[in-house]
Amino acid sequence: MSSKGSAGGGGRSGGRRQRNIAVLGYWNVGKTSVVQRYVNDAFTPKYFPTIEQTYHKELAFQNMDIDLVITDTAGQEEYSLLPMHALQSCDGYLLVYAVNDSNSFEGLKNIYKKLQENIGSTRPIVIVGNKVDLNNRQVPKEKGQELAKRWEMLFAECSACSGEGVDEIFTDILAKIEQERRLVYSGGGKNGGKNCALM
Ligand SMILES: Nc1nc2c(ncn2[C@@H]2O[C@H](COP(=O)(O)OP(=O)(O)OP(=O)(O)O)[C@@H](O)[C@H]2O)c(=O)[nH]1
Ligand SMILES: [Mg+2]
Repeated sequence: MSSKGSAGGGGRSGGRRQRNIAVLGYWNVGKTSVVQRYVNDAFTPKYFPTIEQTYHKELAFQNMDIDLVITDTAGQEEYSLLPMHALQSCDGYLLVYAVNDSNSFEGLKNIYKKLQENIGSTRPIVIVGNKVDLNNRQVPKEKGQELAKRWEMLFAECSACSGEGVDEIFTDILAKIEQERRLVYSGGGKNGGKNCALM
């Protein structure tokens, strides 16, 4: 856990490349737990609702030194406003539901709609089904896969409790972010390509 970093949008900090992602989803789905498993390799069974928290992790990825800034948001329900101040500058997003809570899965539609309205749909997103260690599943894996396919996003399941699948989620979103950046800067992206230096 760490103090809030400057909004990145892909900047450099001391030769390192900063990448920003945000974690969104209904309350209690395990957003904080997934982040804490990834950043600290820790898990607590206690529930502490989040207001908003920023985490940092330094890692080597695809021959780059990355300063990953992860914004863990408060759980969103139907009428919640998304924290746009934190989301606007992100390079990618995790949309998390709990596989034992079908409401949290249905709720992703509303969250994604708000994200689209405010940010557009061009940035990488991974849909994440968490809590696969529990045996009271309500959302079959296929439903998550179908939704991700329909929305043209990546999909993964994980357990913050056991750690299964957690690292892969962050590897997947980072890979997608770097892939999109290469596309934009090589001229294949929506800005028509400006042959800018990769940052
Ligand atoms: N069994 C199991 N429990 C989990 C898992 N992930 C989170 N939990 C538990 O679910 C509860 C909620 O986890 P949080 O990580 O606080 O959920 P959150 O989505 O951040 O909640 P908000 O901040 O209120 O939106 C806690 O009691 C966690 O211990 C998991 O993978 N398996
Ligand atoms: Mg939380």
